Amino acid sequence: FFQETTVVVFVLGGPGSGKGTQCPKIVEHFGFTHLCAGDLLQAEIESESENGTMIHNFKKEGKIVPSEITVKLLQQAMQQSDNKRFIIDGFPRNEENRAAFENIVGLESFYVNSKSYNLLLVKIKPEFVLFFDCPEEELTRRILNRNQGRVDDNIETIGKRLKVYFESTLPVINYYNSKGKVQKIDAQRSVDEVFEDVKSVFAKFKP
Ligand code: UP5
Repeated sequence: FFQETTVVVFVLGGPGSGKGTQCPKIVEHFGFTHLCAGDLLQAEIESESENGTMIHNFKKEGKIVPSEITVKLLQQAMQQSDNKRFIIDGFPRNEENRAAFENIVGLESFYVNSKSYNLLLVKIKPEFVLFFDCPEEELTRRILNRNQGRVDDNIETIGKRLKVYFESTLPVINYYNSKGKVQKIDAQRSVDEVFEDVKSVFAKFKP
């Protein structure tokens, strides 16, 4: 029989480090499905779901939404996809997120005589973490220049987002680094230069 295994790559880095800019390029070149945790949460706000107001308030304050909400949205999106390769952008943002995700029991597909069977079997560990490393001043400059009306793109919330990033997300990156799973990219350069490095990290997934 043939087993199709889910591949997950986490994409992390400070607010404005270029996660949302680089991920569509990875999709285009390497056939991954892009799941942006921030976008999934934003869709919840816009659909006026029961958690929408709470999520809006967390985002406005630059705080991390409780894991059960984000993990459920990611899990649903993964289950609805035919693809088995995912880049998960902007998640996990803290230790609680990381533990909650790593406790998901994932779907594995098995093919026996060309027939597909899904089994709820495995815990999904990330293949690696793509880390966009960028200095704080450049992050602030980019976010203030973005000007797309985001509720959290103002000088006050940026300070809070950066604080949360350094206090809560960097420890997650350090955790994966201690396991030898971090691919660090210098994100301060041009979009094309950054993508050249990203391409070499993903080379083994070239179709
Ligand atoms: N830009 C990009 N690359 C550039 C380059 N190389 N040179 C020059 N400029 C570059 O880029 C930001 C800006 O910089 C753009 O104008 C771009 O053109 C330019 P972008 O690619 O959007 O950066 P990105 O890292 O994606 O920045 P973003 O602000 O989207 O990151 P955040 O991580 O802050 O945003 P996210 O949407 O993931 O989260 C928002 C909030 O949602 C969080 O604060 C939190 O409240 C909540 N959230 C959770 O609670 N849990 C989650 O799991 C996820 C989000």
